[in-house]
Amino acid sequence: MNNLKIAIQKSGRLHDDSMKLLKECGIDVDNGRDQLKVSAKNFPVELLFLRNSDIPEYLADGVADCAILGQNVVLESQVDLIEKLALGFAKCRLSIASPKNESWKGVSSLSGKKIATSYPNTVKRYLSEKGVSAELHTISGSVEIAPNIGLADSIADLVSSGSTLLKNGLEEREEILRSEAALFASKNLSEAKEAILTQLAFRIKSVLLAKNNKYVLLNAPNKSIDAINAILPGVKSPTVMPLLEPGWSSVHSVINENDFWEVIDQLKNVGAEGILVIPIEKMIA
Ligand code: PRT
Repeated sequence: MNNLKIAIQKSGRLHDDSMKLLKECGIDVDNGRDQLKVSAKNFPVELLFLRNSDIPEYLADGVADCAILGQNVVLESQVDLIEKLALGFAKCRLSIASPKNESWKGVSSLSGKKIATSYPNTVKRYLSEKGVSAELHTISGSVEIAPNIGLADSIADLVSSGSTLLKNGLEEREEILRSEAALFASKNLSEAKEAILTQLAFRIKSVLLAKNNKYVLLNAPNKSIDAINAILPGVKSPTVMPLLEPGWSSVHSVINENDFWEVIDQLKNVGAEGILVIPIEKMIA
């Protein structure tokens, strides 16, 4: 009764990564591709498998309590939800694109033109911010063919690798927004559900933190320890333990994925040897 209901995309780009993340959080369910609803065996949550674009309304109606969704979908839905955590997958951007052989003089080139999109609310808001008046043509799929079949002059669609635009002779002109998957929650959850959501968000943060960091072990002459300490941030400070060989120590620390290669190069330059890098399974902040 008090289980937290989490809406997950039934099938599509978000499904597998969402299920993988919940599994990494220790939430054990049978994969529900053929079911609408499954309960976790070891955590007070129920998963509802729904169409991505329908999920914001299900949250608004109280059918689901929270969801893993693209930020783009929530923005377009205009449903007022709380974004708890960005999850780092399904990254994309909503962009304006037009035929590459046509001239482009900035967003004012859209003035009086037809734009095909599946994101009319977001595009309307963007055009109004830019003070441009254009005609929107809302279509639900294959937006990229619209200019080629004479349906529109430009499109506003999601782009990740850019290959769909390229294949259709289109060029990305303006970026309207960037999006990734995030954990969203409805407002006014009961205290009991808020408590489960807090626990879930804590587990997700630990999984994401671990993914973004590596555990590093290295050997170094004692005279280099101060220089190494200045390079390695660590969670608090590096762990330093003596080696059997006199004058040498083993240093352990954590490095952020983004700084990784730069830090490794600096460590080598100050005398670090035998560097081992180990993935972290969970990291509790
Ligand atoms: O049917 P349902 O309502 O469940 O889902 P859907 O058909 O809307 O969803 P789906 O599975 O296609 O996408 C789900 C979410 O994934 C989107 O809402 C975004 O948050 C995210 N996402 C990330 C993307 C892309 N990248 C993406 N590239 N969604 C769609 N695309 C499409 C884009 O529309 C275009 O057709 O991929 C094509 C462009 O890709 P590139 O790599 O060629 O640039």
